Amino acid sequence: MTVPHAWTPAEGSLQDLLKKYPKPLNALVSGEVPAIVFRKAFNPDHCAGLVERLYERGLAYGPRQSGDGKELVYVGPALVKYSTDPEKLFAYAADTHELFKTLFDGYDDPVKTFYEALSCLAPDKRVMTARESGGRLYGPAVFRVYYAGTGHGPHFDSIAKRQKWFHYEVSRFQHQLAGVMCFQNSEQEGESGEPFLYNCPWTPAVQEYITEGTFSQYVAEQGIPRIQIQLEPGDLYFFFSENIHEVPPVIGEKPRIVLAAFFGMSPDDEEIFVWA
Ligand SMILES: O=C(O)CCC(=O)C(=O)O
Ligand SMILES: [Fe+2]
Repeated sequence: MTVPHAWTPAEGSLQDLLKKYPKPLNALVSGEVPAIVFRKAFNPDHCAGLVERLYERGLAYGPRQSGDGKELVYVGPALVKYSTDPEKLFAYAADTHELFKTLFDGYDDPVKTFYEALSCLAPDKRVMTARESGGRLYGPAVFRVYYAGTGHGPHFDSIAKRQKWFHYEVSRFQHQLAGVMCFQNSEQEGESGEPFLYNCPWTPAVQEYITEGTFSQYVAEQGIPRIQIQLEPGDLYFFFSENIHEVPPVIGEKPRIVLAAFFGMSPDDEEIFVWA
């Protein structure tokens, strides 16, 4: 009897990864591999230093003293937040490029680390911050700070297939993926803030289960593989964001902090666009 091989993230050295999967991003898209995880891609001490800096500069706030407001704080523009106001989106993106020029002073630059890691996964393509045809740049990446009660229910991300925003240049790609670098974990309680990935591409039928709140039942019935990605500060993971995924709500006062970006790629396109 052949045992079906488990749906397991690829980890380890880049060399080994490329030997096994010469085109790792394609292995994500095909579902062969749920995620690629680079442990300690970024110096964990620098994560801690930069979290303090976000707090000091008032860009995010530290563990709450009181209150229980559900909140997800962004440092940087998120296309999905500002999509109806392109002027604001691209102005904020320009400000973010300025901010990121000095925000990391004294530390390694995590955005650079992110882009370099992605470039290693696609040696035959050029990885760059997304831009409109007129040259306006999208945000290079975004910090997301998840306070108590915040997370993401089961969903998928695709500007082309979900939002259908064809007036944005980033909709031109066949596939949308995402990368997330952990800066700080929430307190380790239950499933707090640790993402789940499902071997389940979005379809209208799947959407019905999500909308009705019966997705977890559907997953159990169908025996759909799911994995949880456990990250430590400095770890970076990439995944196919057109598969259903979720981040269980954060429990406790310590926020989960990540640096994240989406990226688009097509087999016949030599550019990979990255945006927040
Ligand atoms: O923060 C994460 O681990 C995943 C967030 C998410 O849903 C995404 O980046 O599309
Ligand atoms: Fe997502």
